[in-house]
Amino acid sequence: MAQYLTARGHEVSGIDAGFRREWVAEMGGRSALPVASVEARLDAFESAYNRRPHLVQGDLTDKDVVYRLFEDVRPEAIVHLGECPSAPYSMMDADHAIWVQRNNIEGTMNVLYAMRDLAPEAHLVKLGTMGEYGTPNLDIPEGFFEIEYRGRRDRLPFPRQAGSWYHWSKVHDSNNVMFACRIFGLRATDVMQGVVYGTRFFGSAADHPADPALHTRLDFDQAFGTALNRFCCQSVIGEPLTLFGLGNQRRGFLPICDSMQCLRLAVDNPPEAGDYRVFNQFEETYTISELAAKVAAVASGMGLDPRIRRIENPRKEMEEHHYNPDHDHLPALGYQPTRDMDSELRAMLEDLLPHHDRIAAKRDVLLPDIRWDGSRRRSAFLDKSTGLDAGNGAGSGSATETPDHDQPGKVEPMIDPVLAGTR
Ligand code: USQ
Repeated sequence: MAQYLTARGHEVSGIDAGFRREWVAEMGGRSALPVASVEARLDAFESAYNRRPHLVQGDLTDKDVVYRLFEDVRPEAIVHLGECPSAPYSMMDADHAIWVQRNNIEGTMNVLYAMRDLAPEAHLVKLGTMGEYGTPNLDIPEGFFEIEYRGRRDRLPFPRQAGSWYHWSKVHDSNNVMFACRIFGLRATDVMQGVVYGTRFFGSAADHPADPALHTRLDFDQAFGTALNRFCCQSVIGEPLTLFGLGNQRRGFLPICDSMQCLRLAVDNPPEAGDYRVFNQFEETYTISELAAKVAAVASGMGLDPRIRRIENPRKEMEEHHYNPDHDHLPALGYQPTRDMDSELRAMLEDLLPHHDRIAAKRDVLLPDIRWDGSRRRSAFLDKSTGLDAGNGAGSGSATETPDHDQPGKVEPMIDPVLAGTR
């Protein structure tokens, strides 16, 4: 984000506690793309953009740190991405659930108070999630809807039905940001973002930085890897693409470069003082099985041998549901998708292939064992017996049996006739 905004003429300061590296290490994982040290990344940034960003290494839950940063910088806009983003991480146990909620909610509260006291004209662009809405049997509006009840009408926040402690932390944030706009007269954009994927954060391939120290990370463990990123890593090392349950869960997806574009559009078009607005941000909705089929098709076109398999769903979520969210606000500001999914997937696979060994060495972290009931038990494959029975290899750091590879060279685009009929 810092590179994207700097390249477009913004002056960027930042604060980062470096927690992501610790969380991923705690899950036994690491980024598929090597990530340089903070110092090396800052040096590379300076060489590429002729300025060194002002970066504070600090924790947003420390109010004094946040206030000091605001005093130094006096920001015009704040892009708040500083939260723990993982549903499975928050579902591990009481300690993780409470930590995620405290970290996310307290950090945002500190930002809101620092804005009130030191930057009341600034615009908060807060990263929310489409997962705040859950999967109701209704179309999903952008934040608010008109409702008539017992003969009276009002415009109210659309009900939230989050599916993890992490997603609920975002709901609580949304309520707090909305309330702060009302009582402090702040302005904020709450961006309900779908599942982000990809390795290239500039819309044009020509802008992709040559220096690897400027590349983004890409996680593939069960907690910090999102579905599509995991499917690409699985394709690269010949592990099955893991569909949780039926695979008919539908979500909104967007490539990382368009996530950047949306946040930049929000920054460039602030709302009025006192306004709290909500953007739903995704490009298209797909079922997980449609996505796996897309990855498999692109990967096999590149000579890889992807196979799609169904695995016990470790989450409690609806696997068959209505999903039709609105997303009109960003296009109204000029948002245009810059890349089609197939070309983005091809670029991802090209970027990941040189790191085959790095990913393969951590293949253990691909199979999920964090369950929504709080237990840890590695999911079993559902489509045919592989010896990976439920109960095998419990615990994220334990040894994994490698799933069988009895059909080399064969792409199984769908492993269940039910899946073949999905939109
Ligand atoms: N899934 C699979 N196989 C996998 C991994 C996931 O079938 O190997 C399924 C999950 O069961 C779920 C869907 O894919 O139905 C999405 O899972 P995910 O892990 O890609 O994404 P999620 O946990 O929903 O969270 C991610 C980001 C989070 C963000 C959210 C946007 O980690 O920060 O808030 O996407 S949204 O999904 O719209 O809520």
